Amino acid sequence: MHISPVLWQFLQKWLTDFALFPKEASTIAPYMDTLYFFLVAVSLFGVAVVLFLLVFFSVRYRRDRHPEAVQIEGSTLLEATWTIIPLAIFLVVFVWGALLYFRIYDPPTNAMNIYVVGKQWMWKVEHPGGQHEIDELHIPIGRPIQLTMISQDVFHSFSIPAFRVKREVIPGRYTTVWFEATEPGTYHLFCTQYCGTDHSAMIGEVVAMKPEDYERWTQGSTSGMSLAQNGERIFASMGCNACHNGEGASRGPSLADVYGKRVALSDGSTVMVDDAYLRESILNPSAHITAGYAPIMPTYQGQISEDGLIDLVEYIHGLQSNYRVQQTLNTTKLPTAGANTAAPKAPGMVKP
Ligand code: HEC
Ligand SMILES: [Cu+2]
Repeated sequence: MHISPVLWQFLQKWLTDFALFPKEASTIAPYMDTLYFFLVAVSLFGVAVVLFLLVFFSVRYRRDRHPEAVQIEGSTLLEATWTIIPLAIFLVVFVWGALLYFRIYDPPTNAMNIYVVGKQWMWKVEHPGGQHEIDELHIPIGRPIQLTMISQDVFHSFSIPAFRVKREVIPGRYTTVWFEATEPGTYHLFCTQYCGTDHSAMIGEVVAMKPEDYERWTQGSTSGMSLAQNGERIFASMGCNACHNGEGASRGPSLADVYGKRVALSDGSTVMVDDAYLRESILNPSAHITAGYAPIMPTYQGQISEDGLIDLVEYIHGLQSNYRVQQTLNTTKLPTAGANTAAPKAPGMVKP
């Protein structure tokens, strides 16, 4: 039989690449796998016990030895045993899983933040320094990376099997996931939520690099403008600075230094200013009215893309004291990312 060289090559590649499990390439991966193998072992044990009893009883109580069926009354001891032992095992799994869950969903405070926007059918990645990628994610190894993700249309799910992370990407809400890659390499990136015709093509590559290589990559792919600088431009062009200019007499509250703090609302409650709150304040300002201000802010629903909102959020993150909007607008040559003082990087972010 003649096998075409292409098919032969494919077969060979398939055989050499064959793996039952993806590589463990993040700090969390070995912990996830241990729990997973524990679950497999418990299940196998259960299967073995059931199979053994099935065969044993079939032989022991076969018809020629026991022609008459005999009613056997229950045994409390036996019932208690088969209730308590599985319960104990399930509780172990629950506590173990919960501990792991908290670890996975609670990013370290020094994590470097990268934004991801999912849309039919691609992943758009935005680094704080302004680097944009599509269906690719470049990251340094050896430091925690947090992804802040949102969908522009339907539900998607962001998954990197080699890092054992997966998180829903939802329209209208930021979700986060974090990981720390341990080995340089190129890994699969998948959408794991059926999201329409080309769902299966919503895939990409994660490139984990040594820190110095990552540094080189960020320098090589910068667009010259950080997200915060883009945000500053939008802030000015949408006229936000007409009401938010940081001066006492302005019609809107100062946005400098609010990020990560609690603000008082007109209904007497307080709220934490995070990414979600900022986004909501822009799209749906009447949902929370800042104490001491009139509800005059117009809604920007439908006027700013998710990317634009990310830029604004990133701009307000870093807004410390003085707004430099006018200055930036009047400067024909925009300052480079490194020279940008209006929007300092949040702690833990790499300098582009
Ligand atoms: C017509 C004036 C006006 C304009 C224009 C305006 N805002 Fe506002 N903004 C306000 C007022 C007044 C409040 C406080 C009352 C409220 O929460 O609705 C506010 C609240 C906010 C808050 C919540 C701040 C806090 O401390 O709770 C954010 C964030 C915000 N605006 C961002 C923006 C952005 C971004 C733009 C431009 C896309 C913008 N605003 C345009 C008047 C304005
Ligand atoms: Cu998808």
